[in-house]
Amino acid sequence: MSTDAFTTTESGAPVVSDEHSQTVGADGPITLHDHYLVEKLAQFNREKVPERIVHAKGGGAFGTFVTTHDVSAYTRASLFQPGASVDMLARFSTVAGEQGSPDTWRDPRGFALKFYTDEGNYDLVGNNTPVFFIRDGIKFPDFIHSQKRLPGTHLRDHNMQWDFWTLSPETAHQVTWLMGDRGLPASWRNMDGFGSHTYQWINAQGERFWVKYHFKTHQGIEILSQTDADRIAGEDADFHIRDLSEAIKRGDYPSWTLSVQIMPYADAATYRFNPFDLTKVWPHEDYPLHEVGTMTLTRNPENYFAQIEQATFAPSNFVPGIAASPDKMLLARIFSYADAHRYRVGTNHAQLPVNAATAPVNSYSKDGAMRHGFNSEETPVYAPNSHGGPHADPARAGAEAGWESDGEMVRAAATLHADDDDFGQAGTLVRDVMDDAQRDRLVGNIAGHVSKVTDPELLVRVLQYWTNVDATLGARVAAALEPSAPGSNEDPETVGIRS
Ligand code: HDE
Repeated sequence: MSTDAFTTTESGAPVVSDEHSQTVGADGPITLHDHYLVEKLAQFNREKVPERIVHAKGGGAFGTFVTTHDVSAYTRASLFQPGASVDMLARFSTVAGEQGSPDTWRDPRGFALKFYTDEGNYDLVGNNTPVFFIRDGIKFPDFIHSQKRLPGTHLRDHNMQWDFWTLSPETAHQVTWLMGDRGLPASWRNMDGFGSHTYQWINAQGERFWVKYHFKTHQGIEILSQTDADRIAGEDADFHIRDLSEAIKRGDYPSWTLSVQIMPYADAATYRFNPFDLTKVWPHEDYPLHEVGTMTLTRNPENYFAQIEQATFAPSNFVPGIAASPDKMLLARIFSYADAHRYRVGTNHAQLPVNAATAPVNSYSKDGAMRHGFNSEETPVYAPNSHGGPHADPARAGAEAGWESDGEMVRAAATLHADDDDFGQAGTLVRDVMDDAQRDRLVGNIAGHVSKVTDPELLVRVLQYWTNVDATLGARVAAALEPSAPGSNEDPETVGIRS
């Protein structure tokens, strides 16, 4: 910065002093009209916006997505056409911790992406796990309450967490992921990302497909042991923010390959799992991966608050060729995120540079706090109008991507398909996907976490929960919890893992 830079008020007027408030005589009272003093103190009191109610602690970077393979048979979305290259923003986060909490707490990691496409911004707001704890959004506030703090002591409580999980058996698959290696990634660069939900792709002919997104890290999966994660939490709460920022600063740009699983529209009705159940994966042998492109992060934010804290990602930000699915969790999120943004950042959050579409915005919304973008004065403020104002263009927007549905309004669980249950895929994950070392760490992590459960009746339910996942796992957890068990409450040794 040049040496002749001078301090100004927020309105740009040069100021007399940054050292002294204005007083009557050097020792007299401060004058009320020392508006610069008042401005500094008032501005300081208003530097915070409400933190995200979940995913409060995070970091991110800008980059590019390039489509390297031809999936135009499945979607007309411009960003997924062969050779397309779009700017993007990624934000990674933990879920339950508040803004100052450690990056290395055991938790799923947010994997939120915003693609600035020529058809509008496309947001894909996922996690580093392919499934989630619950399958109906009506339980989300309760679930999060159980993971955060007791109302009286303001302390987090393992009894509360396991009480919710064991009374909501649909959580078993995600809790197995959480207690396994993916709950402690060594860095945001060393983890995969998933859209988690089933989404809909629509091609240029209007044909519909169901898809699941997979972002495979090029940096390799690396994890922390619980011991190392706990140590680092005490040494550097911002371990992952620092890792990403320094990697990009030294030109070590992290990248991921996007692939999708593609299900023909008609398969959904008879597929062995309810394809819209967010607690389930589609085994790759049923629907293999199709490569789409590469995401590379190359630019750190210049200002964390303006570009990361105020970034607003919304599952409702679709573009033509991409749409929702009957996944109840996705449908609830489509309401919730934009609502959260209007509350947390403001009604015109989409006008902030980090959130602004690079595609032209021709909406009839107007005014509202902090609005600064506006239509020309010739543009009518209503539709329909006879003055050439923007009008809906179904051809450009693409078919209103929906799906068939009928029947009475009910409050009921979604239809169970042939292989649907709450523990099957968790058991498959433990028996067929994990190796011995990963299973050993899983047992140690579960035992370490459950050892803080003090309610004996709940403990019985917890052991039954894990036995339902896998009988051997349940027995091993029970043995590990025996007071006499060697190292029963110790965390697993660091096993050849980067700390
Ligand atoms: Fe979120 N979630 N979520 N979530 N979520 C938010 O939006 C919500 C869910 C996820 O970096 C909030 O701006 C509901 C699943 C990420 O800014 C909020 C439900 C998945 C982020 C919200 C879910 C996620 C959020 C908090 C159940 C993975 C951070 C503040 C129906 C597939 C995005 C905010 C960022 C943030 C609501 C469940 C991932 C409150 C209602 C499932 C990565 O709107």
